[in-house]
Amino acid sequence: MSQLDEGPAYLGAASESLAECTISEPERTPPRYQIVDADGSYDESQVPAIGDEELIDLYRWMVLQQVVDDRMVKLQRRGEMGTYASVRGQEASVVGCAFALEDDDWLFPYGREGAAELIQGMPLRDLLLYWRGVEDANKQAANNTFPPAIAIGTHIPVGVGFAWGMRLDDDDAIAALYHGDGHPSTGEYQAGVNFGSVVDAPALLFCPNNGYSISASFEQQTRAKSVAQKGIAWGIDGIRVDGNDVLAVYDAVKTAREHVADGNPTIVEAVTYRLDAHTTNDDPSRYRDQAEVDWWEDREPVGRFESFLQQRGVWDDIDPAAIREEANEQFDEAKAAADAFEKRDVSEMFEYLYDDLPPELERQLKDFESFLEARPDAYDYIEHRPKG
Ligand SMILES: Cc1ncc(C[n+]2csc(CCOP(=O)(O)OP(=O)(O)O)c2C)c(N)n1
Repeated sequence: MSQLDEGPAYLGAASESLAECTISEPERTPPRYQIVDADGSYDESQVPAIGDEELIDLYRWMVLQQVVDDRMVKLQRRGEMGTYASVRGQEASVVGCAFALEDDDWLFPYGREGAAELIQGMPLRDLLLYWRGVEDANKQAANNTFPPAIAIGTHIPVGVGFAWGMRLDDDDAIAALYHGDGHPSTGEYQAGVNFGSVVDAPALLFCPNNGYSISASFEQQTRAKSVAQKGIAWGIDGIRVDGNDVLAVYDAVKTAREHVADGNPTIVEAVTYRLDAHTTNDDPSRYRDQAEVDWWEDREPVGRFESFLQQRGVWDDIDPAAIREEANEQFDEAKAAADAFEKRDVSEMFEYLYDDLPPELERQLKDFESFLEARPDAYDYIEHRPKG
């Protein structure tokens, strides 16, 4: 029988059973892939082939992320940093994924993945400058990194389009699009992923699901049981992984990356928890219970990996205090370099995107300049206003 006799593929078979023709939501949340238990125990046969040096590197990057978060929040409180989004609790997701990428891959960040940007080659100084609002820090093309997309969902069509372009150029690299669990609820995300699916774009959609989109819990902002299952609607694979298990994230992303490189966009949902506030401008005690935070604190990823390293016998080769000290020194140096960076004028925001300003921005710049001429005190306010 020819394809035409059977009818088009989307027709499907006829059935007298309404139940058979009802596509219902899964009754339970799909499981998450795990290698290392919350107490650090593991099954040897499941551990991916990864040398002791790399295990120590994974640990080093997670500690650096912890130190960066701690120091950034303190700087913000002292008025030396803009609003900052801490990654505390999500270190394994961020580092495990970044570690599984290849050198030529491209990163599309959204703001809560500092260590991933550093692993791509972005200098720590620039991470500080970025959170101080210095536009130069966004220029990370040499490190295969796009600027973070603060407008939720907007980097998905851009990153997917970029990935498609690489495919058209026969480039073997992929684009890794980091995003939170709130992103798939935006129109941009849905249009972007659908497009990526139909053009076979090598795009990896990496979603640390930390349970919240600012104050909205996962259950409040979607009726789906997981982010990974949303891929079904777009005809792409979704993988759920324990986002507090760095080895599981690494292994899952490594596998997903191969599939993505073959032209199959894939969603990897890393189930985790944001232990700190959404940003320094947020008070999470207004929307979540301390008991919930404590539950996750007991399962935080860095301590879990330490237990794994101890049980594996690698811990004896590690001086954790020295690793932390080294990370703090790195931060000191980056802070000194950021402080020494040439001071930028607020008009810089007009200069960043275009070689030649379009007429509308030209007009806005003129308005802005005459406003500052009339109100020079406003300049100081813009520079030194209290930041959240
Ligand atoms: C288009 C748009 N709408 C609203 C916001 C305000 N906003 C900033 S972060 C955020 C929630 C993001 O949540 P999620 O995707 O879960 O990532 P998370 O911050 O939890 O890592 C929102 C709504 C925004 N940045 N952009």
